[in-house]
Amino acid sequence: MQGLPIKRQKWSEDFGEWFRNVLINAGIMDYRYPIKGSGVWMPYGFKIRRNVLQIIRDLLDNTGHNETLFPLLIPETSLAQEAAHVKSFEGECFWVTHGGYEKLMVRYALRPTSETVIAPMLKLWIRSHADLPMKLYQVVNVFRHETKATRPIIRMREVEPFKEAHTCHASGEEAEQQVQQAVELYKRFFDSVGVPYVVSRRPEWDKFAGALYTIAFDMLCPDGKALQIGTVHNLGQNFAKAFDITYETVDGDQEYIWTTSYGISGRGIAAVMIAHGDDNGIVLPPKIAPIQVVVVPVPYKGQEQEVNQACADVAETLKNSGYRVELDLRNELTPGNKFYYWELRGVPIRVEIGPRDLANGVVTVVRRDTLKKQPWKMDDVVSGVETFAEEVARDLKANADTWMRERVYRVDHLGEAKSLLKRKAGIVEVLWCGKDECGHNLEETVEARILGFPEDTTTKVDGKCLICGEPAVNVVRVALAY
Ligand code: 5CA
Ligand code: ZN
Repeated sequence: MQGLPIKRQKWSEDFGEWFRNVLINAGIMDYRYPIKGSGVWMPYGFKIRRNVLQIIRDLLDNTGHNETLFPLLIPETSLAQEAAHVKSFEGECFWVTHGGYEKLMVRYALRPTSETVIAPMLKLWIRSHADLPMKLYQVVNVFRHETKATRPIIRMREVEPFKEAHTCHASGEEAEQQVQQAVELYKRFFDSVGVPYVVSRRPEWDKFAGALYTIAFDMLCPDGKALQIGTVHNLGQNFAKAFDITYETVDGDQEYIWTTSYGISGRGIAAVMIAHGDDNGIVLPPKIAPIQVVVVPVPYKGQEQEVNQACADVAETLKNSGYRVELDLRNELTPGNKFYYWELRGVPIRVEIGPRDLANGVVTVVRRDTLKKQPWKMDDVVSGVETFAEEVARDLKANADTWMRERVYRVDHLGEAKSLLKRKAGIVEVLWCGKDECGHNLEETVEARILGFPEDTTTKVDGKCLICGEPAVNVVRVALAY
């Protein structure tokens, strides 16, 4: 395959280039398709994608969500039904205008998201309180004519995968509880793959079009910029009213339903690679690694046969214990080349066997994250791999958490906020009175974006708004953002 020039990967110095090169060289996504903003999930990347989606599907399936599949095309008449929604999305839609040579009477949009796809069906499906709550989700591609620079996986025009959940409820309180459950589910997902995040309630001017409010997950990239990796929206009765979706209450009255929606895209997969990358490539948590253990012979002239056989036996033993194992017996590569190859691809555990190991009845186990080598009794290789896999998962999460926590600053002076953001130090928290005007003013002054209020703190703030000096109502997070 025609790869990119292999440069020493610079995770911390040039994260954009690091990410682009890793995607192609590790066989994850090839974004050289002749349409900007579309990409190809390659075999190895597709396996990572499938493992990540499995975690998300399990979380949703186990909490009363049902997977469905709705159409890709939206008649313009449907899209236009909710005013705020159409205003925000119509300029971002790809439009289908013709069927063959024939001009369509009503244009179709390729779904930029699916509230207006699902709503007309909910109107048919929901009759009474007995039909509620209804929690649906689908994993699809959505299309957005993004005007900002596209980035592979992170900002696509064909966004794939796009996991969107849509729920319907009989009351506002229930919808509110669903929002909380969705936040909990996403926390569990990101925790399980060791991606650190902050959860913020977006300011009014940055909420999802048609929502009452939006709660967002943001991670921090190595370049100090925040990346939105998931969002949960309380849609109130906005879509229910726009599409006239009502249900019969216990008392026999007709009421509009309440809805929520929440989504995670391929960015959730990118997040794992970004959070745990280093100069050698990606490092995958064992849970989502397509190959959890690679077994590499380090033969000595004349002893190839025995060493290869021992490797095959160890690989077989590990496979039988349920691990996803690759036995790398390629002749054309040196052991060093193989190490490099699998390190780039993030295989969390490597088992090496050389003649000396063989003589001593041991294997050498190497962790991808620290590259530390340790001998382990060959007869006991399964417990060795188990121990190391647990340690890798635990340490990846712990290190990523520490890295991010060190980059969240609480400051009391505007000048300090400004200088931290100027040097892309991370996320800055300041006090705010809550007025939109001060928010906009703050964004302009520090030349960064407001992520929102911390969603997970209940502590009352004591102090003054950094902009106007009036009593502050909350902490607000500011960061450079993708
Ligand atoms: N209907 C709602 C809930 S699914 C919705 O569309 N929300 S969203 O617009 O916020 O998108 C959900 C998530 O998709 C975002 O949090 C973001 O992480 C991701 N996303 C949005 N646009 C793109 C894009 N162009 N490329 C990759 N991921 C994207
Ligand atoms: Zn203020």
